[in-house]
Amino acid sequence: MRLSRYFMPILRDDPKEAEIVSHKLMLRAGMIRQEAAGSYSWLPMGFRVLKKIEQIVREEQDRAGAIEVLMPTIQSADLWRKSGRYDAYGKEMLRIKDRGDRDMLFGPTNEEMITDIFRAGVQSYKDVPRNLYHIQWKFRDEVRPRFGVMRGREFLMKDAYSFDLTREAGQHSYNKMFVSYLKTFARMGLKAVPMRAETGPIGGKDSHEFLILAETGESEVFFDKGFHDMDWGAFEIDYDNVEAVAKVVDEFTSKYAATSEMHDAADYEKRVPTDRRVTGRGIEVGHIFFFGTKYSEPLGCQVQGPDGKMVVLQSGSYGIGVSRLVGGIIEASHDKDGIIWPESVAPFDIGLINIKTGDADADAACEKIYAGLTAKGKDVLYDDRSQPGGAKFATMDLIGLPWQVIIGPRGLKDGVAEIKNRKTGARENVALDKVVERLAG
Ligand code: 5CA
Repeated sequence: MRLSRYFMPILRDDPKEAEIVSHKLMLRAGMIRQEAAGSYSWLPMGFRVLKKIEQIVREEQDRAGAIEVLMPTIQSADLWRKSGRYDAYGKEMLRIKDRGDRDMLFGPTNEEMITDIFRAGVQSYKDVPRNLYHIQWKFRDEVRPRFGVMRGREFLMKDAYSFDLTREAGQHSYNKMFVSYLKTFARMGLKAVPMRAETGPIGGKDSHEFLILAETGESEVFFDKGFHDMDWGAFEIDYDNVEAVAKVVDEFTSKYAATSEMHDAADYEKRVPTDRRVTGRGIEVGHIFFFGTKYSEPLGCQVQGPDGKMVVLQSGSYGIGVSRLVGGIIEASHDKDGIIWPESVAPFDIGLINIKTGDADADAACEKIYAGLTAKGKDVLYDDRSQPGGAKFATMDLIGLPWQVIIGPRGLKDGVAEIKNRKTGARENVALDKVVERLAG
């Protein structure tokens, strides 16, 4: 992509409305634009990151055996009346009437709808276990939308829903999602610590939140420093191996970690030696629930068991804040100059800076490298605008692409380009005809 033809409305100064660094940087880098309180348009740069995160989430859900569907954003109130949540959900639910005066709502979550879909589509115990998920926009009329996409009103969530015959089988479904979350977040360069959690309006018996650590996190957290030394996702796992999956869950739940709501000071002091106690703040990027028959029962979601008797199915739901993660990753990975994207979610792989646009040799060298890298499947953002070099460097650091290739008259005299790693700041000179091989070899 040539920057001269792109749409990336960069802001020079910090926007006043933004309180935390990710919100500031997302606005400055032209990733999002606020449309109403807690509601954002995703501009090209932001949209690319959102799609990359979504794809990682999708791949890891699929790997763990979940099956993708897509449910509508607008739901009928009927099912919510059956589950008893239509009144219970309160003001957070955006209620709408259609032209026939029927009660509708913009879905804040999908337990009711998916349970009804599943009920209508299954008959016998042979049809379970199943886990269905979708990646869809939600609306919650939050009391205090803030911090940009971190606490929005309209936000993108991945929500998965498992259906099992027994409590034990349901536990395995829960454990599979637990492990897949570790892997999902690790692929984005994040350590998301699982912590036992309150179940809130979703309800249920068992629940874990996954929190990444950041000073600006909304929750206060207490945990064992030993978490830092765990294997965060590089491990191989066979999701059908019940014991192996449970073992990973055991390892991660055996260490103390709790948000302030669940914190038990006495237990903490008993289980964690003083020098290993860490208090910090965290951002909740995922939340999983096991709620048994809470929705299956009122919605009649049951199958015929092996003995012919009807069995009400056991369920859980598993959420990931896809749009929140865009801000969360920035909170975890930035410096004074801007964003530092992990390669897996970067909007482009490489930024190509032409220090002297209009200079025939610089233009030719850039065109050649741009074509070479693109042919190798790399996404390159080529700054071909007529702007001073300094401004181009600042922009490239701000938007945080993992690699920069810098080409100007001085290097060209020696036949080299400069390659800079955004994260480490390391620079190296590479012969012009070796640049493509170096970055896409
Ligand atoms: N149905 C369940 C699980 S599928 C559910 O809705 N869980 S949740 O309420 O915990 O939300 C799941 C995830 O969505 C959260 O962990 C969080 O990362 C994200 N999320 C929740 N509310 C917001 C919000 N207002 N803005 C951005 N992301 C949010």
